Amino acid sequence: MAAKPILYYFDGRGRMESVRWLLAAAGVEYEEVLFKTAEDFDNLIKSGKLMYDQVPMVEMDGMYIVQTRAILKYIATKYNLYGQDLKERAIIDMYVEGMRDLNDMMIYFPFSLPEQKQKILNYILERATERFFPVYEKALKDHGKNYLLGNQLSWADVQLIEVILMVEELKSGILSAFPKLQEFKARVSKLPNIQKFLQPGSPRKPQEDETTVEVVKKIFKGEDDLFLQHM
Ligand code: GTS
Repeated sequence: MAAKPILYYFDGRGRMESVRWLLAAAGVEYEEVLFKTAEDFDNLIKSGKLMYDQVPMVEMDGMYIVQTRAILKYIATKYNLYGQDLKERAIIDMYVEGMRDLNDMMIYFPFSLPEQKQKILNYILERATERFFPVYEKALKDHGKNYLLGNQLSWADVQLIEVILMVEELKSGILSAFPKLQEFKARVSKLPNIQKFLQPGSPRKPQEDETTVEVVKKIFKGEDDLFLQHM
């Protein structure tokens, strides 16, 4: 088995981007196998490494780990980003699950039909500003500490910076009503591992453009309007 984790996915953000973020935050170097065609994906399925014939899949520590949450939990636990005890883990789970709800909407947004994009965009921005961001703003305000759980960086913080940046791509200035999130973003962006990941040329992926959307649809033999199918 390889020493460095190997990430298997298409050449885009999708569900794998949170894995890239978490490994980067933990300072872990990794390799990527980025497939480009349906044939590449079929070959991976034929290898028998994908438990459900689905990606993301991460090869690490002698395992072929699938299911995004399982991958993220394993990395968070291994690199001490998953709290100190059961209660802290429950709190991290609550934060992360909310952020993943938001993250999932944004993952599927590029795959929505052109005529529905504005409506979906409005919905995502409304959920971000009315449901999710107020929770994290309040948490940071109430305890006055640097990170969601206090003074130690956790998986929840890494997921939060990822979703903040994604929502900002959809609408700049979206944090104007959230001063604590603005401070949080500035603080976390300066952490050396995160700063490195934010530099051009890092393995961080851009939001899927039209070309990538078409490639992905071909790889997974997907229909139009993946957004509605998944939401
Ligand atoms: N619950 C799984 C997870 O979170 O990992 C879902 C994985 C999933 O649906 N993967 C898609 C896939 O492999 C690719 S993507 O949605 O991440 O782009 N689809 C192929 C298939 O046959 O389901």
